[in-house]
Amino acid sequence: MRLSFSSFGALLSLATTLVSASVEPSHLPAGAPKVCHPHLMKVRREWGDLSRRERRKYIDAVLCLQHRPSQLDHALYNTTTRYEDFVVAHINATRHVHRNGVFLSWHRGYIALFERSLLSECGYDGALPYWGWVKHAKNLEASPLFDGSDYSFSGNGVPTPPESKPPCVIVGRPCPLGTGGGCVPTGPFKDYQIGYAPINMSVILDPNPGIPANAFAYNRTCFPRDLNQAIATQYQTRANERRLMSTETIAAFQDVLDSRVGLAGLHPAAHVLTGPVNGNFFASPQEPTFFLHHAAVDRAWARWQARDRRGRVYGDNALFGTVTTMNIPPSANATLDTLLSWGPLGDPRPIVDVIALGRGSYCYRYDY
Ligand SMILES: *[C@@H]1O[C@H](CO)[C@@H](O)[C@H](O)[C@H]1NC(C)=O
Ligand SMILES: *[C@@H]1O[C@H](CO)[C@@H](O)[C@H](O)[C@H]1NC(C)=O
Ligand SMILES: *[C@@H]1O[C@H](CO)[C@@H](O)[C@H](O)[C@H]1NC(C)=O
Ligand SMILES: *[C@@H]1O[C@H](CO)[C@@H](O)[C@H](O)[C@H]1NC(C)=O
Ligand SMILES: *[C@@H]1O[C@H](CO)[C@@H](O)[C@H](O)[C@H]1NC(C)=O
Ligand SMILES: [Cu+2]
Repeated sequence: MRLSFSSFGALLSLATTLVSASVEPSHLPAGAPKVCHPHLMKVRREWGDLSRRERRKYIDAVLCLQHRPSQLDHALYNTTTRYEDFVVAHINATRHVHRNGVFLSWHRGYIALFERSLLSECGYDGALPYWGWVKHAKNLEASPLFDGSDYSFSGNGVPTPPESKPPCVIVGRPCPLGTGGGCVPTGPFKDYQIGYAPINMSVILDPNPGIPANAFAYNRTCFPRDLNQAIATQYQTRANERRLMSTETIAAFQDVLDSRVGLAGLHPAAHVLTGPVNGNFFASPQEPTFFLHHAAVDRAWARWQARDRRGRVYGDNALFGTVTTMNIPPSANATLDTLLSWGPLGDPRPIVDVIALGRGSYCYRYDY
């Protein structure tokens, strides 16, 4: 049975049903994990809503992962730190987990594994925060993300001459250049170094699905950032958010999140506006705000799912797309049984384990 919840009345009766239900609803597929105990539910909050003390605890935990040793084979991936284990797992998976039917669920699992490592390896006791895209878009350099204080992710990189920069491109369209470009000079991440160079996006078009040659080539540099206020102003808007949340199908949701007819969505916007590190399809998690950005993506998806739990979580409007990036090479459609793999970061899981918040291992919700 497919219900339509297009009227307020229908929504109200749905809410009543959910509250009074003491048994699992009958539309659950076999293998759906159990609802989390309320005491285990964590609440992911917006970065700017955290106290300075809470922000600093999160930053210290990330710095901790950047100082702990890698658990992977250095000879295979060149990893030196635990943080880099997450970076290479993303590089390794990139050709399978973007612009397709597993993008949302794979990244939900990926950031949850990162959150778990912060807790179990670095003593963090909070939840992964998320980036309030629109809230901070007016003035990135004054925002609690990038104000350069001890409670931020450091600020902009030192300005570099425009002629030394690659052109700014966002989903195929030119954009004004950012105002930084060099390494972050101050703040918590001033001594952070990255090792993995951007990988040319055009390798995605190679029908050979292997990871690109030199994907794990390693050369340490300081950590650059190139904040781009023009992209924030143009794309991190209420209108873009409304357009996303008002989509009716998962195909349209994914489309608008990334881009539709050349209009960049909220997903590429935050990647590109922090500079070429985060703008790269492969090595983007080297930018520490990657994880807050993807928590925001996850929150948008969860909110969208919550508008029709029957259809959008386990139903016929839950998944769209295949299991290769941009379907190159062509591959099978993702289904609830599709196995997601995060390499050595965690055990593989079928999508059915990941797709519903508040069930199984995904015992968290967003604050609003
Ligand atoms: C990379 O992918 C391969 C094949 O799926 C997998 O065996 C390996 O564990 C992955 N490595 C990392 C670091 O994710
Ligand atoms: C990426 O690769 C394409 C095709 O090989 C090439 O035309 C382009 O110049 C490359 N871009 C960069 C930034 O190296
Ligand atoms: C490690 O980095 C070096 C230097 O960039 C590179 O030559 C080598 O191929 C890399 N190793 C792997 C396994 O990618
Ligand atoms: C490593 O990076 C430095 C700049 O930080 C550059 O001068 C050097 O050529 C690079 N080495 C390799 C092997 O790419
Ligand atoms: C994959 O999904 C598309 C869109 O829903 C559908 O047209 C196509 O038939 C599906 N392919 C397979 C093999 O089920
Ligand atoms: Cu990704």
